[in-house]
Amino acid sequence: MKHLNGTGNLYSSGLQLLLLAGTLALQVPQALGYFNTKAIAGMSDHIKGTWLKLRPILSPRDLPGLFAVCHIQPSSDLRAGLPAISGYILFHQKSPDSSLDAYFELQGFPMDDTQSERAIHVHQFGDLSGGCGSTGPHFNPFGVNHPSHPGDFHNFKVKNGKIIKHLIHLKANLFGVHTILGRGVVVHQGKDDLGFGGNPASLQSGNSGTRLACCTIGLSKGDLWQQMVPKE
Ligand SMILES: [Cu+2]
Ligand SMILES: [Zn+2]
Repeated sequence: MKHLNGTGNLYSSGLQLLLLAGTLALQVPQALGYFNTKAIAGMSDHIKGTWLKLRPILSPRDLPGLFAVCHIQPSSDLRAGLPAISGYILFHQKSPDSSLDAYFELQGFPMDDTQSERAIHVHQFGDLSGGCGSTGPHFNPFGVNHPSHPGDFHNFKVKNGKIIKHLIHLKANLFGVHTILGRGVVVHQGKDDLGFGGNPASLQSGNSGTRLACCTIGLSKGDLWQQMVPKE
């Protein structure tokens, strides 16, 4: 909040300064007894240029930090009879020290299914060339067991054929060497057993089943986050 106030003050003092400069640009030449339109046009261009340079830094509507988007599409090798899932997963992280927020909006699950849970994880590669299989195993930068990987987002309940969920305080990072930027996200057919399956696969992937859909995480401007994520 302190930071936001600071930005607000800076913003309004910047604006005042520009207004003052604009007024002077018009009045000083008049007071001096001549009205050089060329000089005024030059000053006005200069003010406009300064404002355009400052605007991206000062705009109070901008949320700080990094934004990312992952455009979920059905796996290119999806077997007949399996649901074709599509949608968006959005990420926002204010700073390297703050935690990650994510918003999930996916459709294409069977409409008669109102109870099932589906696993979603960050996988090692952003490669979708051979279908979702090309994303490899779970992204595991610290060599730990499932479900302690940074991109283990656990289970998502399907409602009316959709998954809509806003998660906060996630462990994954958009900043730094362990960034999830460029990695893949996979939506599975099954439920994540969260490591309680009693077999080796449980500690690697939670026995989450077929990879239905996937995407590559890329940087974004943040406008999708502003549009799609409901304001609290
Ligand atoms: Cu997975
Ligand atoms: Zn995992």
